[in-house]
Amino acid sequence: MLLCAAAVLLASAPGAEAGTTYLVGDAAGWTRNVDYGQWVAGKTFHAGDVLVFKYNTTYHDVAWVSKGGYRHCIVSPKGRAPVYRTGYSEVRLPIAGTHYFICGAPGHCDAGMKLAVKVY
Ligand SMILES: *[C@@H]1O[C@H](CO)[C@@H](O)[C@H](O)[C@H]1NC(C)=O
Ligand SMILES: [Cu+2]
Repeated sequence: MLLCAAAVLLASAPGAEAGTTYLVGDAAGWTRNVDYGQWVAGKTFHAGDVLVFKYNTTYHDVAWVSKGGYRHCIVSPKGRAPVYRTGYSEVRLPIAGTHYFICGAPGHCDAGMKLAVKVY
């Protein structure tokens, strides 16, 4: 009886549907000299999927920025964009729409260390 109730709870819990986890850049991770436009090509992301950024904190971070921040390579909105610095950052894509990530280290985004993910 208890098991039964637990099973029902699990099945009906919001977010019980497992999302897919993606290692950004695959083996290369989150670093310079990776074409993240090519990495996203052919992948279909859904709300609830998780992006894992693996990077060396000596050089890199991950900033979840606005569209303008992505285009102009600035951490924007200033002071409100989440910035991750742990070296292993799991980011759950919350809702449909395009989500933008850049490295905040000077020059890295301009050199292509930026990622736009369209979420369905
Ligand atoms: C990060 O880079 C530094 C400097 O090149 C290096 O000493 C360190 O081992 C690297 N850390 C990781 C986790 O790769
Ligand atoms: Cu960087």
